[in-house]
Amino acid sequence: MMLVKLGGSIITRKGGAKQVRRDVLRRLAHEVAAVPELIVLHGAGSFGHTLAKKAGLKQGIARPSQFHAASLVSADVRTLHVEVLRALQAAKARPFSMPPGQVGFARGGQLAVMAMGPFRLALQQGFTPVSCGDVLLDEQQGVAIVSADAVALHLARELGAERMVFATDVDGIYTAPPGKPGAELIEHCSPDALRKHVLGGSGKTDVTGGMAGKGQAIAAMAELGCEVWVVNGLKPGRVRDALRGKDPVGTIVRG
Ligand code: IP8
Repeated sequence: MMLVKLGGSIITRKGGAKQVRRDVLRRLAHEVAAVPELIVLHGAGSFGHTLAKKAGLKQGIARPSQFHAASLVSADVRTLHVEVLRALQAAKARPFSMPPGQVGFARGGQLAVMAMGPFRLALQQGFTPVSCGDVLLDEQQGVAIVSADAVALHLARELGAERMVFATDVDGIYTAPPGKPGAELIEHCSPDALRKHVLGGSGKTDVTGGMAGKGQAIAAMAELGCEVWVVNGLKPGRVRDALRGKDPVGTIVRG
């Protein structure tokens, strides 16, 4: 089984108004459509992070107005989720919707429980389960904001994925923030080496931890025996090549 995450920064215009990048989404849907035994995840981009951050939802619900904000974020993420489902359908995949806010819940801000039965069954029946970063009910703090990276880690742990491909807006993981003088692309690395390189943030509005949060999830996945590829989803063909095991430009993390 393989996993792919379509990053919120490539399928939406991040940081501003809620806008889907339909051209990018359409192309990526075609790149992943023919892959068997695949779970597709997507980030929330501007459909989740902006309001979740403004309303302070990461820490849960402490005042009445946050109920409304949580409900809005949940609906906005579903709006994006339906766009992803439609794009996959148009590419002749067989997407089946499984947002963690509906098949799971959180405890203390972390994903605690997610029903694996529906994922297993969907894969067995030949569907492509589609999940995402989401707002979840939380036993301790009302709600929690859970990244698709955390959902992917949970799925890799429970279902045993052989490869995970992260489609991001950069070529892979760098020794310093990409664009900074001296920043070099890391082509292969171990989970330990990765942890040393991911202490910076992504610099954008990202309530789930930007590159640092993603780096921890990637390292944990690689330690489970899942090979993790980080590639640039804005460059045509790289996600497809990574899913086929061809070696595109990018970073491969192996435990
Ligand atoms: O974009 C974030 O998921 P991510 C989820 O995968 C929300 O980090 C609702 C902001």
